[in-house]
Amino acid sequence: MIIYIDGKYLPEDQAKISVFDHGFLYGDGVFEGIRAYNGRVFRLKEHVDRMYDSAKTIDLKPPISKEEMIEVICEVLRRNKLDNAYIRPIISRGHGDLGLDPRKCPKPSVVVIAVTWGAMYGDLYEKGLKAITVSIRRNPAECMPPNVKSLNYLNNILAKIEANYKGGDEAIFFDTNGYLSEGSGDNLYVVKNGEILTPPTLNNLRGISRMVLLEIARSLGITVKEQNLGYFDLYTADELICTGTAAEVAPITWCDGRTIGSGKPGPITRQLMAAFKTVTEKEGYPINKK
Ligand code: PXG
Repeated sequence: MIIYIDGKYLPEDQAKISVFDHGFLYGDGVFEGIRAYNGRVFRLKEHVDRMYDSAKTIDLKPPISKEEMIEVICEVLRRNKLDNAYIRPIISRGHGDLGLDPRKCPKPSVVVIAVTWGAMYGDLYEKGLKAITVSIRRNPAECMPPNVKSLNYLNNILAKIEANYKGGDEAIFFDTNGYLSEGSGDNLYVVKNGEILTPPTLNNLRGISRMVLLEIARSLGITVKEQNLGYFDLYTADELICTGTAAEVAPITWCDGRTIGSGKPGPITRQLMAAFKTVTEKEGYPINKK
């Protein structure tokens, strides 16, 4: 496996980051999760834009331009001969000292890893996922905006741990006001009376798959409403859906002991899963442009 790290393409055993990197010491940095399908990188520009917006929010100045980042991502895929992959670019604050102050970190580090990747949830795309609403709340926007895809994912990991202990395939977060937020690594949708309802993105990540799902739904003539939702909406949904780069479009058929809708992936979910697959197979930034 060849990994990009600060200007070099190195084998995995040589791709090393300092223990003084503030990404390691404090989770001070940002990342992305991107997929390539059939030799094309899906929504590459959108992911890179979001990464640079995450960096801007934490006052982290990437040492390479967005155009260079795009080129590095494609080069990592080429060097690893990957046509279908999960790509993980990371920008960390870089090497500093044991103090918090980011001014001690003169140069941010950039790492790009790419691995092969299959269907994350296996047979659950047919069966549906079990979701658990967790007691831990999503970081409020006034503390750490969920829009920043930061290297500090402890809020999400705590949610995942709680779901694991309670026998869920995925965790569902509410925010500190009791509004539906998102999953530990995906956005959420309620289907009710033929319409798709999803929380506005102040309390969750502006998912690229979310953007794609809403585009697809509108193009299919399905009404989409972005509105605050509560656990009533969750339990009484006709269908529940989650989306993410890793998860793609997945049905949730059980939540906290309640069967959702028929208990099987519903017709709108199935329609969206199929349409999403078509889009990912057709679109994307070609890895071998040159
Ligand atoms: N919300 C959060 C908190 C996420 O981390 C999404 C939504 C979906 O966003 P995209 O842009 O991918 O549609 C994510 C996705 C995992 C995993 O293992 C998921 C993510 C990152 C790392 C791991 O499921 N991010």
